[in-house]
Amino acid sequence: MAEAPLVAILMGSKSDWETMRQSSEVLQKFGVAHECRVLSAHRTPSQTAEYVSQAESRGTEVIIAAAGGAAHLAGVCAAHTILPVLGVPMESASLKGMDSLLSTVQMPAGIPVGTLAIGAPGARNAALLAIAILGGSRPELRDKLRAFRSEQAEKVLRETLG
Ligand code: RP5
Repeated sequence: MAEAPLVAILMGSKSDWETMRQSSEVLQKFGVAHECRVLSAHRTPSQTAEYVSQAESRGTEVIIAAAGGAAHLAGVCAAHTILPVLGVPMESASLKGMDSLLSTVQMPAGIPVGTLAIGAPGARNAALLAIAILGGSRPELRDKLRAFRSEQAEKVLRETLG
């Protein structure tokens, strides 16, 4: 995207992309400029710190950070910026994402991470929450969110069973 990315979607591994592309798809649908990067808290620690430290000066307003296992990417990102950081725990093979959830959600007081659900629902909701945050100063995004909610409700009400 040519516009400066308002949202950065970071993930610890390319193996997270199948899930995190859903964040990107939601942002795309709402027309929110964003960029997606693989950056790891433990495999590329200095590059992760450098990227996140400079995000605010590049115009980024929200960071979405996804990681699996005990990787703790969202907390590491939050340590390097005052931008809101939304954490998405990846569904891990061994513990079904409970490890990812706890390592993301259980931040000690002082450095917050807004943690979403494990896996795909968390990926989609992280994007919707990022849009709501951006919407605080962008009425057009609030309008799009209202329209999205209406369409979703209408779809539910049209459901037929049996
Ligand atoms: C974490 O380790 C990543 O976020 C990923 O969810 C998990 C496994 O990574 P790979 O071994 O598949 O690269 O850092």
